[in-house]
Amino acid sequence: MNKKLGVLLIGGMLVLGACGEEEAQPAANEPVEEEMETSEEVVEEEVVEEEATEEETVEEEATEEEPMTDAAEAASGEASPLLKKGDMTSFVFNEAGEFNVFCEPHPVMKMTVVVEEGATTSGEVALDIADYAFSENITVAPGTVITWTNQDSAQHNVAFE
Ligand SMILES: [Cu+2]
Repeated sequence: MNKKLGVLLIGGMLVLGACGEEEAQPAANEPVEEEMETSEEVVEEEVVEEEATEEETVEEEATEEEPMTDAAEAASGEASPLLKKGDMTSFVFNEAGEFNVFCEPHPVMKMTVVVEEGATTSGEVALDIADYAFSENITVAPGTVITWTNQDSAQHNVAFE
């Protein structure tokens, strides 16, 4: 009797043990699935953040380049189109030196732009063309953008000797 009981007990323990193992397997799988889901979420968040950063960088670069693309670089032989009353033209002065400006239809109209490192005038400068004359000569720092506006009914332009 004791032997039979012992066999039954052992058999029961084996069954219980087998059940225990079966139960343990899905339990062990669950945390693995959760980990995978979590890591996927993290990757998605990182991608979204990277895209946002790239867009911001592109916008900033475009803003910085705007004043440079508007104005042609002042150089010998350059000339603006003819300007009607109220029309404007812009040139950027990047190189140090002397720039002799004249009006092609009226070559007596002249002025000189001196570009000098450390000059107090810089950034954006607005000058008028009025009464068949440019303004007085001007000294500016490299990188200055000068915008001329024609205030006369006659057409003028800005040309470089
Ligand atoms: Cu003119």
